[in-house]
Amino acid sequence: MSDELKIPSSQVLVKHKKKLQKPKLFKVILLNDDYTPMEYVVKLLRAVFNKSESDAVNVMLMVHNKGAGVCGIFPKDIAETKVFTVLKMAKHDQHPLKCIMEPE
Ligand code: TYC
Repeated sequence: MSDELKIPSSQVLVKHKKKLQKPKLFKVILLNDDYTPMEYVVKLLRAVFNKSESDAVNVMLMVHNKGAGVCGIFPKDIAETKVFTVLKMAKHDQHPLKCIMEPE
């Protein structure tokens, strides 16, 4: 055995710069129709999106007058659940209410 000096092999520290991804946000949008009663839309906005009476009325009127309105902006999984809940409620109550989500 030689007496040569054992030099520890140099190690390279590799820094993986994985930036934390900001969660992508989605708008939940209610669409107008000619049949769903205004009071029902207000009730639904209060129940599903926790809106005050006046905020719910404003969103409902926006949808009624412009054809569509944003109910809220959420991370993907929450937005999906909101859309699902709106459609389920509307179907249960036999209203043709439509709700979609789209990237912010
Ligand atoms: N346009 C409906 C009416 O006149 C009211 C309404 C508002 C319907 C918002 C759907 O998402 C909606 N009764």
